Amino acid sequence: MSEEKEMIEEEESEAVLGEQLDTKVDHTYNDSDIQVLDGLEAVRKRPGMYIASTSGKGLHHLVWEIVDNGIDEAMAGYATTVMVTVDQDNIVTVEDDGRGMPTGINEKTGKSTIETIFTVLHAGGKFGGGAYKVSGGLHGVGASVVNALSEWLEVRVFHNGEVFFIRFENGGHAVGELKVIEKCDPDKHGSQVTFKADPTIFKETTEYDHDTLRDRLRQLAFLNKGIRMVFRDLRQEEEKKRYYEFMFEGGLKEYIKYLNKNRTAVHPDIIYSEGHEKGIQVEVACQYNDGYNPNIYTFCNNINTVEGGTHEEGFRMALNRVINKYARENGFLKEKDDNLTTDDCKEGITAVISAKHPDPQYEGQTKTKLGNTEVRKIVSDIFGTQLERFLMENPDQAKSIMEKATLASQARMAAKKARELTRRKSALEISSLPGKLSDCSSKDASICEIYIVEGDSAGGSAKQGRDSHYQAILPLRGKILNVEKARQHRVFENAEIRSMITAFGCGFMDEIDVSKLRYNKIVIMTDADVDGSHIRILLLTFFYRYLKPIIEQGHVYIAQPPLYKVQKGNTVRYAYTEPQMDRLREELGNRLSIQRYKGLGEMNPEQLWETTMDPKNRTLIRVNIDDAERADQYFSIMMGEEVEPRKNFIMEHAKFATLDI
Ligand code: 28F
Repeated sequence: MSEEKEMIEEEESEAVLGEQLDTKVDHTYNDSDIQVLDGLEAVRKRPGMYIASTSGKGLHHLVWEIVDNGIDEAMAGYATTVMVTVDQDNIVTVEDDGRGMPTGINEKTGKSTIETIFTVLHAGGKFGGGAYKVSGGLHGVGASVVNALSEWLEVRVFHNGEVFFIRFENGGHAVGELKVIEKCDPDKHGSQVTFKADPTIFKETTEYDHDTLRDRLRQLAFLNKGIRMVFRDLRQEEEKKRYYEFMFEGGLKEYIKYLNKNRTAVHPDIIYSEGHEKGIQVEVACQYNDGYNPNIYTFCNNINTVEGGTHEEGFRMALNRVINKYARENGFLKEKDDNLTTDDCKEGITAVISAKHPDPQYEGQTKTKLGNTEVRKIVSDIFGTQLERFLMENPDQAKSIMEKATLASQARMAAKKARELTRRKSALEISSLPGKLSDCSSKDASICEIYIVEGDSAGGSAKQGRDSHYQAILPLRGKILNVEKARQHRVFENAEIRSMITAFGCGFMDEIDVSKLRYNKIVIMTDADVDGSHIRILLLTFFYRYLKPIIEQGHVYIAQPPLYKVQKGNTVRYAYTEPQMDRLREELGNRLSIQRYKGLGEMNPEQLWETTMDPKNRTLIRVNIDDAERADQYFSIMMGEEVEPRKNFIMEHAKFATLDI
């Protein structure tokens, strides 16, 4: 289908929206039938244009699309609950207890409004009566896209004691018209959508990830206070079925409490503000903890604006303005002192900023940066007023915050010196790379790899076993610094960290330039035990805080050394996981000689090459931290003083990464 035709269709569907006539019954069969099916066919042909992708991410988008509609109905004040159920075969049902979708006929299409919503692109995009769709927006592509990408989809509407029903098959073709199929309790009302994603579209997977669904539904409950989000995962046998109910009257205040649960707050009460202006709703909550990194999450219309934007700018402006004013007026800053910088004011803050905008504009590389300029002042005014008030009314807590920010300021000056030193060095050291580094001979970064190896003995084996043409080895001595617990200047004084920064060659923090990275793959190679996992997390924490783009752009990997070497006669095999070992036992029978590797150091250079470094055999896990909140939870557990939860957590942290061979 040509671009042009698609454009025309969009205009037509906008018209459907504009009129919203549900009353007139007219069953003439017209051209729009064909156009509608063409539209859905276009979605099936190029799904990537409508949803993020046809990988797991796109699959989950289907759910979010329908959930958004339920949330809209709840935010409009008509529904209290949105429930998501995943059944056997990954069949998803989303339902709300709202008014129920209109059951009349749409004049323009001559079909029921419901059939129209589910078959005309964008027809379900907006609610009528001057209200607007505040949920979604970014991926607000409409229910018709979900229908187009489903093997089948069913809609039920409960209204006045009747159940209206329509079913679609094979990518959106209605099987019959909307009709009443049974009676129900006259008090029951709402909409229900059940669908099965089309495996011919979602070739990679049609299996929903439990944690992804649960975490997002919890987040939606935080972002939309008072709405009950229910999640039922019924894919497992009876006793393992999982049920969650999320409802937060306190909204973002409870979100902050949740985010800070593994941290130590420096003041007891959460700073909270909410308000609206010019149809834009704003909610902000924050609290300082004893850490050094800020954790600021921003949302517009429930979408995580990972690139920030005007709402975040407004927050920062207010934070800086109000804290400096209070610090001056109350003697925390002397006349001769410079103002605190915004970074000083942000140290150790956990903040969530949520804006709801009728017409959001998104910018940035991934279209996750809010661009509406009027939002800046609105957030700044609303949050600034409440922050000022909080400080006035809570002098003890204000004191803790002021002391934190002024300390941060002093540390910043020290950090600046240390950073300048590091920078000057890294500029000089192009020719003098760290002594411990065994560099590769190739200068073609696109094929080069650097292995960060725990300990000198494993480093020695790796150095001998590697292909020195493109593989570099950097051994680390002992544990690396926990950057969550150290201020910047300490971080840059750390020898291991300096070695890494110099070896990578791409700079760090705001001055990072990934195009200068000297290796396409940075591979973390540690022992397959608790200590190894710990080191791995410390390294990832450092990358996450100081070199985030190299993670985002997929340059960081985890090597998987084998757990066992199995020998029978002349055959040698390796097992990388326990289930693999079980299978080997079955396959090879008895009289095996089994060696359990306790560390990389037990392998000779040839073995290390063969099992863990040779691209022909090795398994590398690519690290992807696309969910900042989850990454942050990981790291905050690492900050905690409790050893047991940390150990448990480390052992099961595998989900951090996805498999990539
Ligand atoms: C399972 C997900 O989709 N819930 C929905 C409504 C309610 C109305 C509505 C939806 C009218 C013409 C757009 C009812 N009564 N949950 C949902 N609940 N859509 S979707 O109207 C759709 C608009 O096209 C509704 C009065 N006004 C609106």
